[in-house]
Amino acid sequence: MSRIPALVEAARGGDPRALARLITLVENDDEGLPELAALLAPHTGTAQVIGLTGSPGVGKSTTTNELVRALRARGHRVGVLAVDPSSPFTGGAILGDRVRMQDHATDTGVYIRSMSARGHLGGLAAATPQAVRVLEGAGCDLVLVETVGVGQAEVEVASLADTTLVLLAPGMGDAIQAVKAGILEIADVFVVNKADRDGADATYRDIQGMIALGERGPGQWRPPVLRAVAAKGEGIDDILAAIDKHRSWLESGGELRRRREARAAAEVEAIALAALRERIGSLRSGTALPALACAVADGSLDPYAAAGQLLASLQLPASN
Ligand SMILES: Nc1nc2c(ncn2[C@@H]2O[C@H](COP(=O)(O)OP(=O)(O)OP(=O)(O)O)[C@@H](O)[C@H]2O)c(=O)[nH]1
Ligand SMILES: [Mg+2]
Repeated sequence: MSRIPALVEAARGGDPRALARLITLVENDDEGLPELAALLAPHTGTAQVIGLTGSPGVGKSTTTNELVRALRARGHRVGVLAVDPSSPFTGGAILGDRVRMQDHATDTGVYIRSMSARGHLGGLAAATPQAVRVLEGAGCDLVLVETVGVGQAEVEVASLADTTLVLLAPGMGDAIQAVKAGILEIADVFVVNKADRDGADATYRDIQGMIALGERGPGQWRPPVLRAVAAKGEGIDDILAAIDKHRSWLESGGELRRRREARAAAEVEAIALAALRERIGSLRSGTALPALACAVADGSLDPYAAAGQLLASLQLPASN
């Protein structure tokens, strides 16, 4: 008998170990994930997902820690996922996260977890939304997702979140990097952290200048730029206020629904692609693909026709 229903029940009852085991199932792309997703579905769809992203060391974990404190004070149940997109091993940054977030270690209203997607066929794009669902299903009404890294991983976080915070810090040429990495497009709120350091004003002006250059129609969201000293808990209330304001904007124009549908589409697509990849991979050890390959190598079949035959030979009911 599957152990998953009992784990879901325990996680919903607030058992952190059950929650941890469910997220491990997600990380490992366990064959029970379809069952898990079906059990969680009735309890999902309402949590607010907030992404935090930015270059290594800008203060994402410190800010997350302070946001958790403030959100707990408001009475929310909060989940935190620190996603490590690249490292095949759990890196120092993630261990650091554990240390810094220990403030909340005894609070049962907070669940903090580092996650790697290395075992998941669909990668980060497929694994992270499932982990968010687990946290949501377990009763978190807010989920914060911290991503270490730059570029693609950040874009993936943004597509997952209702509101994406992009953190910058002075003196790292960050503003220019942000533009290069396409971060300007994904940020709903900019935070210039480490505002106690030299150069914070310049970073602030740079990013303001770049936002001013962007074209925005009436009713479109203009990302605010905030200053914070997360290490001292300064500026956290402003960040929360900006998140609230963005949330109201999302709700007023139907954008929340649009984002969530786009997120669901990406999620479904990632699962389907992973299943497809697995099916095609499994054909390598069978006879169909080698036979087609032989024909293509001989010149008796062109590769498009061969690929068409390969796809046609797959029977494609949804499966894990
Ligand atoms: N001076 C100053 N230092 C800060 C501030 N916020 C965080 N730090 C320090 O900056 C360092 C990195 O902070 P983290 O919160 O771990 O940064 P991060 O973005 O999560 O780092 P990674 O997860 O490794 O990418 C730590 O030593 C923090 O104490 C701040 O506002 N001012
Ligand atoms: Mg961190």
